[in-house]
Amino acid sequence: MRPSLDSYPHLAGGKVRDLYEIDDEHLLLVASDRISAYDHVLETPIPDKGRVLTAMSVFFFGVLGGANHLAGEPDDDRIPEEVLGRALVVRRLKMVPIECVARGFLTGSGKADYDRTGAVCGVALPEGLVEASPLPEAIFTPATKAELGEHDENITFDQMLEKVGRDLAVKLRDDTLEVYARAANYAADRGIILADTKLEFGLAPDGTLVLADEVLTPDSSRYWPLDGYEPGHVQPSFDKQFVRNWLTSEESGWDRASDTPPPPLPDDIVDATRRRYIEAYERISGLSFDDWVG
Ligand code: Q0Q
Repeated sequence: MRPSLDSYPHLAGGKVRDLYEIDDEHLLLVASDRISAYDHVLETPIPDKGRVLTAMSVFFFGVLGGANHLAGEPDDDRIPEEVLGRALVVRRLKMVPIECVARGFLTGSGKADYDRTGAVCGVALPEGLVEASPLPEAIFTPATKAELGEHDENITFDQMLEKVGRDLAVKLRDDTLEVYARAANYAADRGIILADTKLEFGLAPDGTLVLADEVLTPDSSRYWPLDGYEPGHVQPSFDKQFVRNWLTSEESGWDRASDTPPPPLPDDIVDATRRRYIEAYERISGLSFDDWVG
């Protein structure tokens, strides 16, 4: 008999995820079917999004090896039935208060920083780069975590040194760039560009640095289709482009510049987006989503 989710104290809620306490040493990380776009959490869920992204994290934790926070199988008895397949039992860590971002391409806040300063997080880049330009080599661009609804603040490596100390800063940078390189190669071999990714790490009681949170999901990373990749304009998101296109189309009637929340999504956009998440998982992992728990 599985416990009910109500039996676990709710510790934290993100835009699309929640964290519960199982016991002193274990937490339950739950991914919802909520989707965000243009800084709004949409009212229409995407069925199976939480399960697909959980499956992707589990897949990449397995591929990467090394120390991670998983503390149970995807069907662990401590996982409540209502979230089975989109929740993971993880060991409680002392989280490092830094968003560890690796970028192989120039976009988002990195592009904004570059246009303003010629650098990203203090890392100088060549002149003449444009939206979605490949970077000469992947760069580590740390950020401090923002409050819910705010954007993380990019910081320099030196600022990070002051916050976490040199040894830990160097290890976070090295581990982040190694994870990105391996995952980007993995995805590229399957026709998908991993433009950037955000990792979170924690410290185990013995001081070991452990990869935590979700890893290499479309919510923590930018995935672009390799087909049609062309620097110079914003690339289509592998997973969210159907939603973005509809929200910015005449049909939705939504004004992105207004303060009004986006309207509900039509069924065909929901279905296409669900299929896109499954496609991303199956292409990258080579596994069938039909075989995933829950
Ligand atoms: C932990 N979060 C993320 C979060 C809001 C998730 C704290 N193994 C861990 C983890 C993990 N993962 C965390 N704390 C201790 N040990 C993860 C950012 C925030 C909702 C869901 N926050």
